[in-house]
Amino acid sequence: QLGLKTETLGHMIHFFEEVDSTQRIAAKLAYEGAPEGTLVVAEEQKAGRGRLDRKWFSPQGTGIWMSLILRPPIPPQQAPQLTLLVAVAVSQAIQEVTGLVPDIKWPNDILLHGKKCAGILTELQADPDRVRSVIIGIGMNVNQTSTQFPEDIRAIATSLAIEKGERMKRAPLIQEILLQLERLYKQYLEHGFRPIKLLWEGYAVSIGKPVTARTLDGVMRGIARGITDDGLLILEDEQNQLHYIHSADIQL
Ligand code: BT5
Repeated sequence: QLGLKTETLGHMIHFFEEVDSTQRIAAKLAYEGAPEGTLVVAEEQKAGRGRLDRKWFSPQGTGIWMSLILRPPIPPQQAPQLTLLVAVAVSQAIQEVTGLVPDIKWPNDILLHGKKCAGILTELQADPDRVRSVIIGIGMNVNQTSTQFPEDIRAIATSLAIEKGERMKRAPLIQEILLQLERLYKQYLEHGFRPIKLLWEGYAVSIGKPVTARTLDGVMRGIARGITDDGLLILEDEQNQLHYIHSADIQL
């Protein structure tokens, strides 16, 4: 019923009215051997997750809450590339459907006018040398009004409807996300991360600017210089030392 135009992504769809988290369900399916392209979509998540077990607010019927299984033939250290690839695909889809041009804040925030409209969560099932599966979680606020966001995130969150000034259908958006994702993923498998990196840099807001990175090891300030070929953020500190950051929250 999604009217997909993709070749493989989303051809097996598990649809739920209500789940705890589509990530958990997709991870279980992946573990049980579900093929690449398997998609889990829910109308509502009761325990939607962000990174580091943060909450992802996923109310009924207003957004896209979905998880996709990929099985790329890559070593685990290249997995951060996929987060960036998905961020580009989501940005392109938003642009295609709404005409609005999003910004990407490394690694996984999609912003419209400085507020977060979508987030990406990449989780791995991997051996030391090889990825078994990557569960790509995509959360996108589509039709929320600002008062429908919980107070603690109202100032930082937005929806496509708020920015566009009109409500929109979710199925064509899912279709477009999968289409862009499939195109980029094919390109990635054939030509590597370089072409994706260039596209990513075109959407990135933080590059060349001073940022504060909160990592598990502490807080680091510096200028974001770009991303490595593995998808890590390059941060230059005041002593002109370069740091390579795997996962962090970035404040502009
Ligand atoms: C993310 O984490 O941005 C990843 C979000 C991934 C959600 C999808 S939905 C489908 C799949 N199933 C899941 O259970 N998860 C994935 P992070 O960068 O850690 O950002 C989390 C932070 O964003 C929270 O701490 C809040 O501050 C904020 N936040 C929570 N819900 C939000 C929302 N709906 N819109 C904008 N910001 C939100």
